[in-house]
Amino acid sequence: MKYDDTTIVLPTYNEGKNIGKLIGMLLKSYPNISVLVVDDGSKDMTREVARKISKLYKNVKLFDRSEEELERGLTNSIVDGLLLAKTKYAIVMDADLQHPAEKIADIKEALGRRNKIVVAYRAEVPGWALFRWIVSKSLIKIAYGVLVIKNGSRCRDIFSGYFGIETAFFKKIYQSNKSRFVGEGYKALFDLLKCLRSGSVKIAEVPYTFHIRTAGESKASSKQVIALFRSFFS
Ligand SMILES: Nc1nc2c(ncn2[C@@H]2O[C@H](COP(=O)(O)OP(=O)(O)OP(=O)(O)O)[C@@H](O)[C@H]2O)c(=O)[nH]1
Ligand SMILES: [Mg+2]
Repeated sequence: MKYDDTTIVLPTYNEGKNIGKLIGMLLKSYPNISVLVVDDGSKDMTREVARKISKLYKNVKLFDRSEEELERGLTNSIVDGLLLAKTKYAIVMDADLQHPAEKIADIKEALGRRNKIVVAYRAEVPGWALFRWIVSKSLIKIAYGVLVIKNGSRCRDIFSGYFGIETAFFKKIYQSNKSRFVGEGYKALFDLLKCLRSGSVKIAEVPYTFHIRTAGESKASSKQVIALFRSFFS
């Protein structure tokens, strides 16, 4: 399968221990894929590593949001990455190795079958702390209810950070719904689903096993829960 029509959008904040390994894996499995690292002023080696690789491979690029003094945030970074992507398809994935790169093939294949969005859903989350599991499940239930009330599109994992999309389609939806995306939030897919009337868009799903982080630190915090509640009302 050809991958030169696909950009992998990698939002990063302090992923110096993971980013080099991940880009290496991507280039090995999908040599002609484009990689766009969207960094928010990491305080570690993330930018240096990404910049170095971008000088060796013309299909790897770094967008340093801090240089442009843009407002920090995961959703802001994902939106920027998708707006900057020049290929027909884009796939958003975490840069901490929790999203298995081998699923890119399945996501791409489903995009090729004219699905506008392909969501990789967490079929298994081995080793999650019980508290985190309960919080996550409860928030997903509330968020699902919000989508029902708003008549938005739904899928199995509305909070997934691993999804593929037709780039032109994203740009069109975003242009007319900018204020509904909560920039500092963590749930860009949820914000997008809100903007799509239920049943109006073909969405495919691909299962994967979500692994616990082995390097670098989680940035998830109560700030993102507050951002999520803002997402419910936007
Ligand atoms: N550009 C940018 N990237 C971010 C920001 N916050 C987190 N990220 C990246 O977004 C991805 C997901 O963040 P994580 O902290 O791993 O969140 P999580 O996967 O929900 O939490 P864990 O399961 O604990 O790892 C990682 O690649 C982070 O480096 C941000 O403010 N800006
Ligand atoms: Mg993570």
